[in-house]
Amino acid sequence: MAKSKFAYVRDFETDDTCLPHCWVVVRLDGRSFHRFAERHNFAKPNDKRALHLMTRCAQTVMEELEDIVLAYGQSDEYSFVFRRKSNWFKRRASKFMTLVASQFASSYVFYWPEYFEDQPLLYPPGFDGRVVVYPNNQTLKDYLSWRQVDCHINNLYNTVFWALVQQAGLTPVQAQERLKGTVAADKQEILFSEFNINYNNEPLMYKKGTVLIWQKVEEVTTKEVKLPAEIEGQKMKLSQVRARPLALHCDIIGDAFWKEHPEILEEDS
Ligand code: DGT
Ligand code: MG
Ligand code: MG
Ligand code: MG
Ligand code: MG
Repeated sequence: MAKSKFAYVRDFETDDTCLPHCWVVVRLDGRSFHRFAERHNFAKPNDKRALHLMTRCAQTVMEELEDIVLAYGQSDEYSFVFRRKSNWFKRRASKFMTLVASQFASSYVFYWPEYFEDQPLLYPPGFDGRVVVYPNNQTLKDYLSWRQVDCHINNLYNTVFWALVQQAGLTPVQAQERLKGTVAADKQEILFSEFNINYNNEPLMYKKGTVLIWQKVEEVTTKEVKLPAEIEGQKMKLSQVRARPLALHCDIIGDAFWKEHPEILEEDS
């Protein structure tokens, strides 16, 4: 196709290719979810429906897009890790980020009624996105550890905070005052001695967040059989082994997870 005299405007587009051989991470975060959670009556501090919906959207992103080897989510955020040698859309950061964000946001609206049966969606939610490139396995693991530590710190704080408000009748300001200067052990002690809650027994999904990795699963489907003629019309069970993004709620900070799933991290090069 001949170039029109206007084609020079292409030169104004900036190059946003992600550095080769590095891990590309896209992190999404719900826009103003403090307000969104209030308006949609999310349970405090953790709403199971909301967390499962987030994970369903992340699974859709992994299945619909290319080259995502792992995702990690907590609260209103999800991080997606693309394989180091991915050449999807020539590694353009804007393609990675916008495709993840738009696929996630449309899935959030699409699947909403499955998770919030009695709670209508009151307005369209949005998600911000960023791309960060990590040069080696250690920095990628440290990134994921950072998010999981964030999950733990926030969940412990929120669990005590809402126990003080909902069960002990403190105002939010009083609860905040009460927790000022406390360390993790103090918070666990308040939970145990005042509310009979052993933090260790809280659900793993709340404490650790959700890790999605590809796992082989056997899927059984029933199909109408065409041939041969004598059994035509009969139903037959077919089983197929497929890779699916399965949810785990485990520690990803220690080495055990990475040793158990050596296929995730390729060799540093
Ligand atoms: P942003 O991200 O700067 O646009 O603003 P926010 O309000 O989304 O702030 P962020 O992302 O730092 O914090 C997440 C908010 O989402 C936080 O206020 C609590 C809320 N949220 C997330 N998950 C849950 C949940 O399961 N239950 C409740 N009640 N709130 C949640
Ligand atoms: Mg924020
Ligand atoms: Mg947010
Ligand atoms: Mg957030
Ligand atoms: Mg197009």
